[in-house]
Amino acid sequence: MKTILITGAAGDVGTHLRRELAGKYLLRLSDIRPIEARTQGEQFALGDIAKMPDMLRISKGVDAIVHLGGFSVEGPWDMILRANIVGCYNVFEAARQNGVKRVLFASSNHATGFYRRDQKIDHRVLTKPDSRYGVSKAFGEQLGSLYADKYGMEVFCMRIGNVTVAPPDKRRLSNWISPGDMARLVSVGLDHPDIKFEIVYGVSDNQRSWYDNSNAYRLGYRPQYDAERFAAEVLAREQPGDPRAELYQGGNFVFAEIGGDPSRPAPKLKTSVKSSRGNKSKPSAKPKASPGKKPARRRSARP
Ligand code: 15L
Repeated sequence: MKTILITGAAGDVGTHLRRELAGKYLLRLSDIRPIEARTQGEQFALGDIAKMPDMLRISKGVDAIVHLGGFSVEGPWDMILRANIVGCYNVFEAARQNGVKRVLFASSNHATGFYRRDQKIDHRVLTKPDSRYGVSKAFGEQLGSLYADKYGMEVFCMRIGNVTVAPPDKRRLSNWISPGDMARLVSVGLDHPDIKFEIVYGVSDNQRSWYDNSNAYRLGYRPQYDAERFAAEVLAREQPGDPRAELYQGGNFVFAEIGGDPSRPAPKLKTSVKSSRGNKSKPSAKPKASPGKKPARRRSARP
């Protein structure tokens, strides 16, 4: 069984993946805060990805890395720089030094958040980051490309949407990914025999998707969920949003703080890191469906 290091394992996505991947891989969990409750097949290594000695220690002897760690929303530059730029560099460099060939990078839909909602984008479009956070994700993808070309590493970049049990709002009807589909995508990244450098979208098979995810399908991704089953409920409670946010795929990230309208008061930014992949998706805090349960589908998954 492969041993997989998950950075930022204490965050929301890491917590979903631990449950969904249990029994398929031996999981070495890592975070800057301890994870007390561990199940069989899980090890824990405390570490700060922004510190190279930590990164070298925690990535020793693993078969692959799923890099979720870092700052998970827009934030002050010093925090993005430390966690998402320095941290990401350390992950790839430590992997190279330790001979870990395969790295799955948790990129984000915010690397392309300045595409409009009436555009359908695929894995070949130029990045259009909507925030410093989005820039850090574009950086991680480019770093992955460098390590793939220069050092022969196998890099799988997932532009993840919103990983929750149920999509919390209208925007997420387009970029939602169920925890089960997230695990399916990660398994493709871990087990596909021929990965060099790939970009895929981390989204379920959503009717309202803004993404042409054919590259993920080509590699064997078969999502089993569609956010549409939540649409009526989500749309019924949706309040009219800021028109700039409504225009772009990145939603509020496109004008967070500055940019779209400098006369607007700056929204509050997070100032401390709780986990290395934080809990931005507050609306999803109360799951409406059991994550393990397959919801009824209105249309079948892609073949
Ligand atoms: C992200 O990249 C964030 O990490 C996540 O918390 C969500 O906000 C997601 O994007 C989103 O766009 O919904």
